[in-house]
Amino acid sequence: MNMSSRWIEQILHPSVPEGRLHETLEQSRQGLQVPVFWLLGKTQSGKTSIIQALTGSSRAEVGEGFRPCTLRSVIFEFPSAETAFVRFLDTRGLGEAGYDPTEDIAWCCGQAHLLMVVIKAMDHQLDAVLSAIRQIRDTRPEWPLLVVQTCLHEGYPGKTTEHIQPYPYSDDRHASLCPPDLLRSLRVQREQFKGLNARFVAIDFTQEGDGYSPAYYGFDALWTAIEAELPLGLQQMLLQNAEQVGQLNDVYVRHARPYVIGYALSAGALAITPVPTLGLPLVIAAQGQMFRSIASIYGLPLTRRSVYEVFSAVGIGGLSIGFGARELAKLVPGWGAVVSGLSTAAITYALGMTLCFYYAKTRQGAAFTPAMLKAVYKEHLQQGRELLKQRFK
Ligand SMILES: Nc1nc2c(ncn2[C@@H]2O[C@H](COP(=O)(O)OP(=O)(O)OP(=O)(O)O)[C@@H](O)[C@H]2O)c(=O)[nH]1
Ligand SMILES: [Mg+2]
Repeated sequence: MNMSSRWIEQILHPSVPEGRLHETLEQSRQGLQVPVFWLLGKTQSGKTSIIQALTGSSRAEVGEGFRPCTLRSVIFEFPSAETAFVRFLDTRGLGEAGYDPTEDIAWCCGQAHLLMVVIKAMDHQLDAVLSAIRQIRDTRPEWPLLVVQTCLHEGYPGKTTEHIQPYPYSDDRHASLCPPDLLRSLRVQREQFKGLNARFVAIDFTQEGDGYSPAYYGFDALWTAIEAELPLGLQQMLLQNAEQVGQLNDVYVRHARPYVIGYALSAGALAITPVPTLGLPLVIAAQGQMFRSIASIYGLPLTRRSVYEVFSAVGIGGLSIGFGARELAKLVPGWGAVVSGLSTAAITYALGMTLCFYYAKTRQGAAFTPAMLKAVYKEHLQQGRELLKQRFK
């Protein structure tokens, strides 16, 4: 059996038992240091809306995705617990009578990487929030702190006032453009965070029916602030526009791509496992899981033929683009050579996106050629390297 047919067999029938793979995927996530955003704010301040906007999930998906991690705190792992490449912690109940957040704060301090404090722009009862942040600052003086001021339109003079365009809150321009009540309120709030070394961003993430345009006002500014504090390239992983998905732009790929990224990161982490002889079968088993996930998202079966068509279009030559000739040579006889994490992740990403393309075309009943598959693979191999390089530094 040649190398690529062995690979295909392993994709379809992993030699790694499911329990073991599950466990290993879990471990690989730990090695990856999945970033955790901690959303701290009062009830109804807009925490869930931020997660929804950043991940492109629906309100229901976010609502159902939360699972409890302490008595009062919940966590949302995106896109799923097993494939997460970003996590959100939500500390609930801040400012509610009888709730002492000390324990939750201690627990979250051990988990998070970026603290996002979410406050409504017109809210001036910030004592509970401020005292929580001071507690956190005592143990984590170095942590990036982003204060997100939400619901800007609550400070607009009338119901028909529209958002100021272009978005002026990233610099001092807003001082002359912003409605006076809102401006005053934003300033008073910012003043209260003095000495806490915070960065501020103003947003208004409304729902369809609210009638504001755009629905996610300040979305880019929020990303800019996040990337400035935590430069992990998350924006490129989470955005789903033409630049990221190219010709694959449909509802299925929107759903599938985060899983592809999650599995690609796992595969990359598994490739650099300290036990190299175990590494490659695990990488391929992870790719197999990814293929099955994609198939189920597209509602199409994962057949030998589909895997074979993708692999043969990409070709062993295609695969070697990622691995490099020397690595490939090491890899063929024993399956066990140490390969680079980033290459493996990028190959996995490209394979996943190529399978998405394959299924998209199959669903549409549209014709496609091996050359088209190959082109998709090549494009996404390049993109995968760019996208994932920060995680494999
Ligand atoms: N207009 C506007 N509405 C917002 C904004 N953020 C949140 N909302 C609305 O305010 C309500 C509460 O927002 P959520 O995102 O659920 O707030 P939360 O902090 O998660 O609330 P809890 O989970 O109850 O603590 C929802 O109806 C949102 O649509 C915002 O920036 N602008
Ligand atoms: Mg919520």
